[in-house]
Amino acid sequence: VEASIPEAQRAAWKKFQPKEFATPEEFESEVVRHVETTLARSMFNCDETAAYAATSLALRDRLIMEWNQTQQRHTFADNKRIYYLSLEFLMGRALDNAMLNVGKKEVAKEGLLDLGFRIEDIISQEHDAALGNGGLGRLAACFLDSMASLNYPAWGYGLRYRYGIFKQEIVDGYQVEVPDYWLDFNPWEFPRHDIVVDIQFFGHVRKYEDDDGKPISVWEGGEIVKAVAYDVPIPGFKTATTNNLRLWSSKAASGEFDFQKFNSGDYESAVAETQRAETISAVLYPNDNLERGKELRLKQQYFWVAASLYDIVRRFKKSKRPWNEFPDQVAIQLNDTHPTLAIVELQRILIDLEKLEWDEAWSIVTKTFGYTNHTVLPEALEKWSVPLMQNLLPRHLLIIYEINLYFLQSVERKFPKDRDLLGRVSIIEESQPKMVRMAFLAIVGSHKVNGVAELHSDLIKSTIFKDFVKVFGPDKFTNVTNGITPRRWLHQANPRLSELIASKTGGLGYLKDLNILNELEKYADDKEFKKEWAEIKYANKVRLAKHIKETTGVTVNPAALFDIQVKRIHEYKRQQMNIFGVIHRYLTIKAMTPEEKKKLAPRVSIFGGKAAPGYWMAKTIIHLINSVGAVVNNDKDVGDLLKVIFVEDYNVSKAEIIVPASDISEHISTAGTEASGTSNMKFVLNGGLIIGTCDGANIEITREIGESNIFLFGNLAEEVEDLRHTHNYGEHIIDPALLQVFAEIRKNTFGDAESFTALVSAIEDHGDYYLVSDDFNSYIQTQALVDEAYKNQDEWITKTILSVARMGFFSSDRCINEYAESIWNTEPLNPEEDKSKKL
Ligand code: HBZ
Repeated sequence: VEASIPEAQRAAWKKFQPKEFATPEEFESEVVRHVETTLARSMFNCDETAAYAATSLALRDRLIMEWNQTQQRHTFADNKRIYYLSLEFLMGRALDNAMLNVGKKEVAKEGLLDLGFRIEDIISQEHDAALGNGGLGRLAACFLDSMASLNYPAWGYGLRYRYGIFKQEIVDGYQVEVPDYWLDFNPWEFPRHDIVVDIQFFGHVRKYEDDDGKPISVWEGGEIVKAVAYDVPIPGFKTATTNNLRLWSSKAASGEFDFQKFNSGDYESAVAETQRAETISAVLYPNDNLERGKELRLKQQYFWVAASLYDIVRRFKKSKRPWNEFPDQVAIQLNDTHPTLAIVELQRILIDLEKLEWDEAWSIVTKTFGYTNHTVLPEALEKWSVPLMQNLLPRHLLIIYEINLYFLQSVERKFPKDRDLLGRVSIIEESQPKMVRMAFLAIVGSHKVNGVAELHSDLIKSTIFKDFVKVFGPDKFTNVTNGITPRRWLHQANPRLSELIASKTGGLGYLKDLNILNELEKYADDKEFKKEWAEIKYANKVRLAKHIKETTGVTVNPAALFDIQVKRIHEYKRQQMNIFGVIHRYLTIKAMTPEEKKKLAPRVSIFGGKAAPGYWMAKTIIHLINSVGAVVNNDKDVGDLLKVIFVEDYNVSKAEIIVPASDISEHISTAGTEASGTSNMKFVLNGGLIIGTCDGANIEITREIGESNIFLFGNLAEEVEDLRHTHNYGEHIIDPALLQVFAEIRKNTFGDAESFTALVSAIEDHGDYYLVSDDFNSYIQTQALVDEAYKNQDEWITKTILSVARMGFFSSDRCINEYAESIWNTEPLNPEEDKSKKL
């Protein structure tokens, strides 16, 4: 309040508010000003990097204005805010997105041309913000876009990793990891050196009774690390709302925590401690769907959660409301179990620092949190060892024990004498060492738990969380099927298609209400429309072919069927089945007569994705793909009929080139393993078809677009358990076509067969956990159906148009509205300005 400018002087402030650029000239003048002053360069010294920097700074100035105003509006309105806690935000590039969302791309394009630059070249200068592994991190990014676009007062909270997900290089067919240092120049973040939170680790708990005999616990000693806030503006699409993503960076609290060491001359170890503090936010863990229980990871989680909660509580306290109104003002969504300590931290703040009674505090906590589960894979469920937690967070461990005690007591009251049940639902696993089951803690501490697609939400209720349905009743569990933002994944990635759709649906309004896509149905048989539609797809394939040529040296024919599987490499996603299918196709082609060859639709099999650095099997799959490519791509008998491409370093900006270029994409996980998938939605929205299993969101996509527009195959989720049992205890019969593929690998056709034995023997000798052998035959038969269908281009195009027309449901706007209604109990806050803004 003291920093507020007195009434009398405010007119001057208002008069000198920076203006937004309405014309290319105004934009140019800002770019030139930034080149010459901010960057200290000139027209004789302005390369594309500098032009990117200046363009971003010019746009950023504008974003800041709207961002400040949004924050003021939200403070003034004092409504409930949504806080989305995610250890990952896979944002990709910001410039193009910001220009499109604030409606300044055309102005910038013209302005840049006048200054001697092509806007595409400038956009591609930007380094991806790759603070995530895959689907979970990208979902968080789509949600931020939707929350801003729908005018929800929402904040994202995450970690500002110095190194995002590693860059992938392919050397001799193998994945090599290169660090992703991305912060050299990042115009999209604002350091808030004034927003610093002390975070405590280690130490001990001292207990005593106060004058009234009330037991008091104090967490003392240990060490302090500082959390510094970095803010990233999140502009909504064609709205005045610009929300905030706050990322925390760790910094040593040097001078405060161990100046004794400095004083006693132990300079070196004081510096080492600085290093150690800064390590906390140094690097994103590159594992998806695998937990390894590393202490630094737990440190990251607590560091981020404690800083975020301090911030949230501070904001709440400014309103001077009573504590019981906290859940009316604050909704916190936990993106997976990574932020589960937030539940414990809020309880600690309320009882230890704010002196609330346990029950009152706990009621506030559970009303505040919602938990989203993203997986049923057991190896991905987080557990932390009790001794580790005891050492790092002694007070939190005590609180967890107390939460568990009261919880188990309540279970016992409801189900007396069921000791097995108590053991099964206990937050503490009685193993050696004991473990804290984070998912159970998240369920007990939240008022809603959701899965991310219907099948997945059903599966968590019938498998991993079955007992909790019994304890809490089914209403605590719900489904919010994932979605994607059509702004980035259609308008930005596929501008020509967006333009065509806009021209038929009355403008860009469809990007705010994706169900408007329905209007395209009437063009599904329109000759002229189909021609344009097909031309756009072809142009997108030419663009991808160019990228492939530049990065791999392989020429691919844009008229061939582009078959794409891009996602993290994982056995459950079954890239191995895809490449075995490619080998089968290769052998089939080799055995064909020239006449038969003429009838076959040429195909390009495109793969992309990173393997976790320690996931040896995933790395072997990459090696096999590249080895097959090296043979097939140089086989004269095959020619254009088959090419196999591995696109290096798949990331968000590559996805923006790849997704619009697909004819068919593969979403072929073992049924019941892929929680949802979101790239399946991206591909269909861009006029590609899917070959897939009855898994995750594939099922709902089928329901929406119609069975005749998708190529489904394979065993169903309910059959998986029996099949696995048969593999292990019955007769495991492997399909002859697959055996033929294995035989070819053994002949060293794709290089030393020994490199690939693990892949083959996982199926032949180790129970084929992911059921490749069971699904292979139906997979290759369905691929043959794809070949046939593709030959009838006319029908194929109709299928793709109908599919796009029916994809409205998969907008992340729909998701956010569902979360708001069924979990957060909150509504958008429409800025007045909205009314005057035209789409
Ligand atoms: O979350 C993915 C699911 O596999 C996918 O089916 C779903 O569509 C998507 C969004 O809901 N899960 C992940 O991407 N998970 C991770 O990346 C991950 C990262 C770190 C972990 C665990 C999982 O410790």
